[in-house]
Amino acid sequence: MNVNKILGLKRGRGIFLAYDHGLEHGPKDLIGNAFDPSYILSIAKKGKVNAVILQPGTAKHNLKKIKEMKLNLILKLNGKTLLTKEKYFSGLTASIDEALKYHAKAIGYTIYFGSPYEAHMIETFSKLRKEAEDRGLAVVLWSYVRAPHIKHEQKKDYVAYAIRAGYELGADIVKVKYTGDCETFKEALSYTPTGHDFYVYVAGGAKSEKFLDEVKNIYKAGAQGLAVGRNVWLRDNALDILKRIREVFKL
Ligand code: FBP
Repeated sequence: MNVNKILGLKRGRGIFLAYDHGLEHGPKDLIGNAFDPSYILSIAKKGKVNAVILQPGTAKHNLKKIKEMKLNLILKLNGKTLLTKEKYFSGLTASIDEALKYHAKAIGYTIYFGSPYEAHMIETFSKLRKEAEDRGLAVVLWSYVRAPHIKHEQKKDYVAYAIRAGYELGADIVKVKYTGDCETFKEALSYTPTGHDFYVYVAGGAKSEKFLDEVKNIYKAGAQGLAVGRNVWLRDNALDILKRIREVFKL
């Protein structure tokens, strides 16, 4: 399987537009036009992203448009809300069969390493990963260290662990948190062979004025791409931001 071919990446480099926040964070994230999936899909198309990341319901309700626009879909197969007290478990929301039914190119799955439910999530991911590979789908892992006893999940050592764990579990791409600066992120990357057939993408995080500077440092540190949501579609100049991200990553 060639993840570059499947998702149209340039030696691993690419941009994914994440839009699963309605489930993960609730309506508070969906300000202005952001409530409307058609708006997000049009940004994805005009902004030439490599794929959109959706939960199955959003894919189902917008399937015709996704097809017409010829957008690559990464179907997220698990999720949770902010309402639950159980912050460390992300339950299944869809199957590989549904990913194929919606013509997805890849599956997305979250593991919270360190969580009391880690073993369960690793086991489920491993089954899905094998099935996805057997059926020609790429595998993107939201690889987070998150547990009651973990204070700062963005610490370099945790991010390094998340990257390496994703590699050893067979993801094609891991999506991780940013450590906050170029040096520490570079070190977090240094424990894993990346850039050949395994790639590291960074989550955008909450909308921030520092975002474009961070993107430059993320690229400089050696990451291959971004899986970004709020820092793009919560801005009036979403297409301009996407253009500037493409320039940084030489896309
Ligand atoms: P953002 O760029 O908006 O942070 O989106 C990336 C993402 O991973 C989404 O896919 C997901 O909904 C959200 O962040 C989860 O963030 P967190 O785990 O911090 O709540």
